[in-house]
Amino acid sequence: KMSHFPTDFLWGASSAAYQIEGAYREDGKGLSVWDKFVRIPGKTFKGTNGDVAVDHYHRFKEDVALMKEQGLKAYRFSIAWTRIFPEGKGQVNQKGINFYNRLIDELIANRIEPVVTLYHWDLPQALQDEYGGWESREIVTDFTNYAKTCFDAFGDRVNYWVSLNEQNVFISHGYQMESHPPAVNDEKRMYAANHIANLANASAIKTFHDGHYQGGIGPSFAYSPGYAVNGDPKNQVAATNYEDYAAHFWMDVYVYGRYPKMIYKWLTERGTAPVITEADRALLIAGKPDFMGLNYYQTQTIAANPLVGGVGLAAENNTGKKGTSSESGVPGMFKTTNNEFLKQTDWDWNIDPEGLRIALRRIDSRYDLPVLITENGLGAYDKLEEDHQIHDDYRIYFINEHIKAIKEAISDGVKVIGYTTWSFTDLLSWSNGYQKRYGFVYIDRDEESAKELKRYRKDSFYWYQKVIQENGQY
Ligand code: BGP
Repeated sequence: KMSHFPTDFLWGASSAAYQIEGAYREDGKGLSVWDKFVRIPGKTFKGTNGDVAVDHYHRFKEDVALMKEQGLKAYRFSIAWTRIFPEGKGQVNQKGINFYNRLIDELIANRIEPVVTLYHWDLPQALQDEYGGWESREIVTDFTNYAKTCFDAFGDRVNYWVSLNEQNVFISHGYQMESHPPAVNDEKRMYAANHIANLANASAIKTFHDGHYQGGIGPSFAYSPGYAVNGDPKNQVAATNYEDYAAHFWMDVYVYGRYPKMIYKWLTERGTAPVITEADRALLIAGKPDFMGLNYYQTQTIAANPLVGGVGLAAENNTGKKGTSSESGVPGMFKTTNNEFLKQTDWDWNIDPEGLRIALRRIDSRYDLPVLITENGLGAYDKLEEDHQIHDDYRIYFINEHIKAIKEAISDGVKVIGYTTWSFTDLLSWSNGYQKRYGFVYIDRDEESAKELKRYRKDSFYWYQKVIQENGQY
């Protein structure tokens, strides 16, 4: 019954530049919007920032040695745009190229496949200042040029590229929820910026294909499948709305170059639909990804939501105290609600391994692309024991159940390329500081100061090592 994982399955783990590197002003790096945002009082959890992060910039050899020891077949990381182009465009910073060359060479020398994200949210501040970042079409040219510079510099050794990480998250958090830079709340600007991000994504992918580089490229999308709360057809309509609004609105554009009709019509009536030219349509169609990157954390359970007096945007749980989030939704369309069958993390994220199988199946049947699971993991409080052990059995349980779900999806016929969990080491959580941990490797990182940043293997480190050795057949 159980199918076997393919022999070249990419068992791995992930990270992102801002969340691990530190060295935020070294070797010619320019400032990103996050370097600035974290300095606005009250914007991040206890004012934490990535100035030092977990100092991966200086300790990458030690980190790759740990990956090698664990047996990782793949490692997903992101390139900081501001190391390659400190001002976002113009003169290339050779020291930035050198850093990623060293990292990639170190990975390959240890037989670890690099999975390289081009954009994991650290937009050059210079481009934000000059023309408003994602709100100007100029960014399509600048992002494409940055992407091409990376393809030319590293493309002889990289087989998997991720274009944009979680466009749905950086756009909604940046232009509606005000929790990411540029922290505005303006629906019209949000959808305009989102459309431009689609164009930049398609342009980078097209440039990759036109240049005949080796390997493949795709975006990483944060997909939380929606279920109707019970048999009430009204809730099923709401769940259908939710899928169009929260998933197809991005993935259909990536693959088919068009927005879901219902949402586009709704935006047009609200006066917030993006302007789409004929040239845009042609570009979107020409930039089709080779695979879908899937970041899967949880599902949402959906109910009908009245137009008048319905639930709107709600505060997120950025406290780590259970039960501090609430229902959220779009009046007249849908709202999220409690699922009596699921437990939640301390940050109120639903724990739902079966949902990963469903996500994989839905992506496969709608888009017919291979899927690379670029993120999945459990954010939790971990305890460093006096003997430096970390007994994270809850994380082992979580990942184990999700691997079973992947197995089932593979036997359903879905082509899954790999699984790079979030995250390899503990790192900075954008909105939750260093307290919310995801890694196989614990990093002793005091909230106030960087201290020694010693690395310690968690129980999950050894457990995943065995999973990889046995190619998932444990
Ligand atoms: C995804 C991001 C990651 C990471 C992860 C965990 O949205 O791509 O960068 O942060 O979520 O999120 P959090 O740190 O909020 O728990």
